[in-house]
Amino acid sequence: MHILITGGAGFIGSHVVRHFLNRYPDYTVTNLDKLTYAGNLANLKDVESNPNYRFVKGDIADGPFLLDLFNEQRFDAVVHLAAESHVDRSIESPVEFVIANVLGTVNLLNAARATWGGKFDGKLFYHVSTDEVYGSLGSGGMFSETTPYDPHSPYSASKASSDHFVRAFHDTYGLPVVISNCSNNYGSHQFPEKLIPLFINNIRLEKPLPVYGAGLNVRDWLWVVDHARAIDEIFHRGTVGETYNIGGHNEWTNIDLIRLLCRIMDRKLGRDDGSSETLITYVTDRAGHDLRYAIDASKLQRELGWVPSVTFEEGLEKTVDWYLDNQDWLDEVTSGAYQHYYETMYASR
Ligand code: NAD
Ligand code: TDX
Repeated sequence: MHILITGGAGFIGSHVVRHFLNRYPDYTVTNLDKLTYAGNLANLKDVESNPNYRFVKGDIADGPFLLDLFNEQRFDAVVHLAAESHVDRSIESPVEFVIANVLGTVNLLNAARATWGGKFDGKLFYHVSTDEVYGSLGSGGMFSETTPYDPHSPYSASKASSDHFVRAFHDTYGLPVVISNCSNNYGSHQFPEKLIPLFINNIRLEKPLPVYGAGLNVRDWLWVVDHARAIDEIFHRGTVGETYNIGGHNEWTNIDLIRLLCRIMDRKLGRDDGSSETLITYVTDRAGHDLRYAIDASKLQRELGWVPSVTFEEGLEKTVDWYLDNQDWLDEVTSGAYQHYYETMYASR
């Protein structure tokens, strides 16, 4: 089987590429990635010499390029992760999110449909999406697969739109699709603009930890390796046309999570005085900040038997270890353009 994985040089994509190559030695994996600021081939150093792995640099917003690639490579399946993924950046530049996430997804759907030419046997278009399409919860309840879409940020609106196009290609053309909507991921190789790696980096450098608003927003965290395992299960055993929610039943207010992270970092760095917490700085809230996400993943558990493999405390400990063991990775990705991003993002808060 020849699988196209888009966005494989990013955070989750690199884990999915690694998982598929290691678990399925008879599959060929082509990783298509534009290598934006978030895409980094160093994330895949351990697999680059695998004879079943190929990398193609390219932009999913470029329709003709995709048609050529699909015609040439005759992929059997697509696992689509490429996207602009950061909510704060979407607030600054929404159009980029429409181009990558909406146009890019439609171009991929078109290319798959054109190359597979109605012969869909054994083919699959797997679209990786987010729980943010469902909107924001109050203090109770969870998102299920039938929760109506109610996106609030330009990022979640673009992901919601891409999900609708994927379903439209299934319903209109019979394209074999499957969608999963996952909660917040954490783990190694995540770009330090997202909460957990940003705060690990700032604690190590003794820089302020910018907590948005009162820090009471709630996120449901899942270890990225468990997301890759869930994608594997759904890819192989999910029902075509269906949606699966993925999550760890692991809700934390931001401030509780940050305090836990500070305690772990204090221990790892030998800061016996508990000084990491003194870096916490409350800043202006994110515009339109969703209050709470919580995923009901019981369908995935019931139908495919998937459950997370680690507790949050175990996953967070592994994550902190990885960043502290790979400080050169952090230094590399936080040089250059990152400095400008960081200054403009936080200067006005
Ligand atoms: P990321 O930003 O770390 O990686 C995205 C990758 O896509 C990068 O390698 C980037 O170079 C590539 N890319 C961006 N635009 C592209 C384009 N036009 N053409 C080709 N490649 C392009 O993102 P991530 O956190 O790994 O998220 C991956 C996917 O999973 C996204 O679709 C995201 O919406 C979804 N998701 C993320 C989370 C999360 O917590 N991070 C949770 C649920 C779903
Ligand atoms: O500096 C910060 N301070 C802060 O308080 C940052 C970067 C974030 N936050 C808060 C905002 C959120 O409530 O922490 C929470 C998590 O923020 P992010 O890491 O930016 O993630 P989130 O906005 O929840 O979105 C993530 O999960 C769903 C991913 O970025 C998305 O790609 C995914 O779809």
